[in-house]
Amino acid sequence: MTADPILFERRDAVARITLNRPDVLNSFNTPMFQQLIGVIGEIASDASVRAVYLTGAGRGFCAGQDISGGDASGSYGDHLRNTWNHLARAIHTLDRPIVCAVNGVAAGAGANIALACDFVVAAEEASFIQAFINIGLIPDCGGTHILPRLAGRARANAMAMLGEKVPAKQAAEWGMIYRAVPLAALEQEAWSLALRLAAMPTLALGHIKKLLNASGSHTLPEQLELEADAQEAAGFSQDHKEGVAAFREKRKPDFCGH
Ligand code: T3D
Repeated sequence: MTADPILFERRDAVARITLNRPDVLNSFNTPMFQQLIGVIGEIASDASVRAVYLTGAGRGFCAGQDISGGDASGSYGDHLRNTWNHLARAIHTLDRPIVCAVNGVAAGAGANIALACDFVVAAEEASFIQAFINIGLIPDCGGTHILPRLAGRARANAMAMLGEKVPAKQAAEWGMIYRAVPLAALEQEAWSLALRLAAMPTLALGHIKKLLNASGSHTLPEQLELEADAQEAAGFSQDHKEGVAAFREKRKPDFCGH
């Protein structure tokens, strides 16, 4: 019997997703895409999930597309549109924060899936490799969009064109990821961050994510207008009322997420 390529469980208000093809460093085949896209869809329509935790089984996080089948038999463009592009958009647009615990090497589209998440906490032993050029491909799954924004153009060139491997500590120093921690501390650090986010004002977090994602392609006046709309919505939330009441009563707020 083959194991599920995606493990999914709910723990309190956190949805925990594990990429589970450790023998091939959690590289993606079709059933794995189908399951992961399905799981993210479930989360999107379940407001009781207030944060997501994503990690990999075994010694790697994800080595991108499963390339063990040899040369492509079909169109890569169509394949991307039906799989990785879906995944990148689903991560980007989910109105809940996603913590990615990068437990080992993140290569190809696997690196770009990790970098698309809102908080990347990586084991110091992990690394990020835009492995595409080694097989004559280009960084996909949003790589050419996110790399220059996260790391600057010069470093993006080195990663994308030279395929330079970036160790997690270096990635954290560059501001490309949130933190690098020893492997033994990864689970504890990343999980407690997910729990912390899950107890925060979820509606406001969703708006913040959307605003920050939009900021790269907007002028300041456009962004100010979006902020006004988002603040209007946040201002009517239960969590805003609770936050102000807790402040006045000098107690800790108990946020419900809406
Ligand atoms: O539309 C399309 O289809 C195009 C889309 C493309 C999206 C992409 O992601 S393209 C990029 C695909 N990924 C890669 O090219 C990465 C290939 N892997 C590597 O370069 C190396 O494995 C790593 C640098 C990631 C890690 O190296 P190392 O030495 O730590 O591990 P390893 O020994 O190379 O790998 C361990 C096993 O995983 C090994 O199997 P074995 O020999 O023990 O039976 C290896 O073959 C397997 N593996 C690693 N990556 C993949 C893989 N199997 C299938 N697909 C992989 N991507």
